[in-house]
Amino acid sequence: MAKRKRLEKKKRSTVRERQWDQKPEADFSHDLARHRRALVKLPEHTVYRNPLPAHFATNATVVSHARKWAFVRMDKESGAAAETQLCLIDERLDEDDASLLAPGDRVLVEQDQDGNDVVRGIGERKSRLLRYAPRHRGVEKQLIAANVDLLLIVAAAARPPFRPGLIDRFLIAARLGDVEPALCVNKMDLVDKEPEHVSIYRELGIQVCSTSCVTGRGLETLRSLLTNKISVFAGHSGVGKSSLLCALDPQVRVFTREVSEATQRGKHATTASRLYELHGNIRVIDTPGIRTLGLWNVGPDELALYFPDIASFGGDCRFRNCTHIHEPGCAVLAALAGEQLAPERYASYKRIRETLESDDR
Ligand SMILES: Nc1nc2c(ncn2[C@@H]2O[C@H](COP(=O)(O)OP(=O)(O)O)[C@@H](O)[C@H]2O)c(=O)[nH]1
Ligand SMILES: [Mg+2]
Ligand SMILES: [Zn+2]
Repeated sequence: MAKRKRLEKKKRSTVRERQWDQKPEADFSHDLARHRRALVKLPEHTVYRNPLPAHFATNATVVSHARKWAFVRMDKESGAAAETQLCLIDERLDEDDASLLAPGDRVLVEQDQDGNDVVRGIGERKSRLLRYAPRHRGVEKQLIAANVDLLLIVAAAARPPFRPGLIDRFLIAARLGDVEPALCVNKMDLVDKEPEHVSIYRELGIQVCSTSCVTGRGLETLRSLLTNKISVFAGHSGVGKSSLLCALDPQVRVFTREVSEATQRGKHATTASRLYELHGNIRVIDTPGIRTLGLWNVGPDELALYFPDIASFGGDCRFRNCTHIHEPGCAVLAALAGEQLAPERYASYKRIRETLESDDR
């Protein structure tokens, strides 16, 4: 009976043989025909909204996703047999102004009549990490992770060299997205002492953790920082994000698709973020190397507010709308000259301000 139904459909369909019939749990597929067949059987009232109305409870967490598909981990209470499963994403879900889903998202998964699991709705986000990412045409807002408690900005003490630029951007992104930031300086085995700029961040009140995957240094401190939280690891490619995951839990199978399984050009696999559950109630979203972090929702004139060290001097400038770039009587420039402000932080401020001004057109 089921077989006949399928044959009839095949005749009408212009789509090639569906290999996923043999192994439905296989990798992501962009077979939209399967998607539509699953959706067409749903009565209209089952289409929920993004975000979900409060009376619909979510029952799963997104692990990773492609355009039309998501890997989710079902909540234990939902009684699902397989804990991690591949779902279709209801294509009638409204796309937010950023990407539709991200690892860490809470979703409602339901089965359609054929037993396909379908993501029907997305729960409200308590935090989000967003960026403007370059895309085929112009830029696009991209949701990197959702519902995270901690943004662990990973940098290397050396190889690649410690550079504060991206760290400063991530600190702003964390504030914008309601996520607590922390800094991890990895590869400490390669240096005799901590890079000098690290103290700037300690003075800003940011928790700093110095680690080495080679010697195991600092891993216990890192572990206690991450326990009972969902964290996102972010930073330049090659600083050791994936290695830290393996060092924290050697059992975990880390997927690194950036280089090997490249889409077209290795470094552009931007959507390969994935949620890992490590031993000891540690949940981490590993992101592929992020080289640039476009900020959203912040204008050039507000930027100083996101640099607490700069803002603390800004109140004493002669002009209330001082940009701290060239004005006479600027207290920030005076602090810089008097070595009360780290030149690297001021350089970041200036650089970010310039890009925000050019974004503004
Ligand atoms: N010396 C040293 N090398 C490391 C350390 N952590 C990672 N690496 C190496 O750095 C390279 C990049 O690591 P990977 O985890 O892929 O970086 P990711 O791109 O941030 O995920 C690999 O060759 C790792 O073996 C460390 O603590 N010390
Ligand atoms: Mg990696
Ligand atoms: Zn000023």
